[in-house]
Amino acid sequence: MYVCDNCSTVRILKVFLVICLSLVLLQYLINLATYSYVTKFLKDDSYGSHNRSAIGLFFPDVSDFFKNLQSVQEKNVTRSASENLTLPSEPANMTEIVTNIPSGKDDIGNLCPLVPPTLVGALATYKEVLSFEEMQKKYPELQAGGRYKPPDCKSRHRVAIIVPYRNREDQLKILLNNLHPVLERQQLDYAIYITEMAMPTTFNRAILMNIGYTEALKDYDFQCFIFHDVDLIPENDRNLYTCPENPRHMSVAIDKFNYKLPYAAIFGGVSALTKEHMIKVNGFSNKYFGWGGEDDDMMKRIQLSGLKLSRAPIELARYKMIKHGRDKANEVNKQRFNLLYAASKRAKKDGLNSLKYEVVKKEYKPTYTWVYVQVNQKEIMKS
Ligand code: UD2
Ligand code: MN
Repeated sequence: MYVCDNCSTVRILKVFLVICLSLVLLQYLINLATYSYVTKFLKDDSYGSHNRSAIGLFFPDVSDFFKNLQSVQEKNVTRSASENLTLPSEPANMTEIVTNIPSGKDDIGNLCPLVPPTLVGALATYKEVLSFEEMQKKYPELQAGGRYKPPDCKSRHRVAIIVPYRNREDQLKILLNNLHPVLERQQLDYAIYITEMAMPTTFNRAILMNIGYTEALKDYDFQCFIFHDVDLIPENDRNLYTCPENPRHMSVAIDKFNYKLPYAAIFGGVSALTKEHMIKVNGFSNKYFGWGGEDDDMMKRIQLSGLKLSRAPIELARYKMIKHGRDKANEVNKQRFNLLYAASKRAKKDGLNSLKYEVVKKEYKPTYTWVYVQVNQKEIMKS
């Protein structure tokens, strides 16, 4: 009896041990397979949001896993990206940043100074949500449409700030209250455009940026376009909202990403392109409905058209991202892998030259120009 008991206990223990070992082995194999799948994506410098998504397919907690892979990502991506891109950021040399003097008809004598004298550098950001009426009182110098020109000199830069927008009113109010004083101190000739997408169409950040660009040009001869997430608040007014020779990524250091680039080829957040750049790359793709992909698609276009990427200096290009979850209306775009793979083929026919939309309302409000539009998702995806 005693011997028999011992026998079965040992047998059970053996079975248990085998099961445990098999489970550990299985786990190891799954990790190995996933890891090589993910690092395969990470090696391609143009697939930033693609990476995030590939990881998300396997791991619900994307951010934690992504953190663990940070070192792999940096090694692999930086190497391949540096073949095509100007990395890392350029030196924080003010004279270099502000040499974009508009040519031709300007009265040189009255041009604003190269380095705006009123800049203060690092900023304490405003977190309070002012009403639009309060804001109008706070910024009486603004003209209708959220327009401004320096009163005492001729600005060197005609800049349209384009903000793709839906259903984030508090964020919009915070952005406007932070952005206007910065842009004024930078002595820009500027206007802020809020391009809003009517429901029920799935949100499409990129088409809204194409629309903002097109509508702004109907109002004024802007030369420089800053595409701006509504939730990013600048922390330093020396990060100039102007356009250099090459397309510039401006939101280099965001608090949410510990003030580091989350991946080397990122172009999302805040970016600056001249009118000439926009024409050369045919604007953004119109086909990215839902979250993600559109910024990486633009990066492909930039590379494709022979332009180089410029990054704002990391010590100046600092932003706070207002906390937000993923909006339901901004569901993840599952098509984006396919779209990205064919990005180069599509670039010539999908963009500014195929842009179709209907302006429902365009209003020149006291602190911004509101462009409210409807687009036909089915038709855009068919073409
Ligand atoms: C990242 C990028 C963003 C874009 C996005 C993928 C950074 C810092 N930002 O932002 O530029 O590439 O990924 O599409 O890398 N929006 C609304 N209402 C909505 C949904 C979006 O107004 O319902 C606008 C708004 O301007 C917002 C932007 O679209 O800031 C980007 O959307 P997000 O903030 O939800 O996405 P996020 O932070 O992952
Ligand atoms: Mn955001």
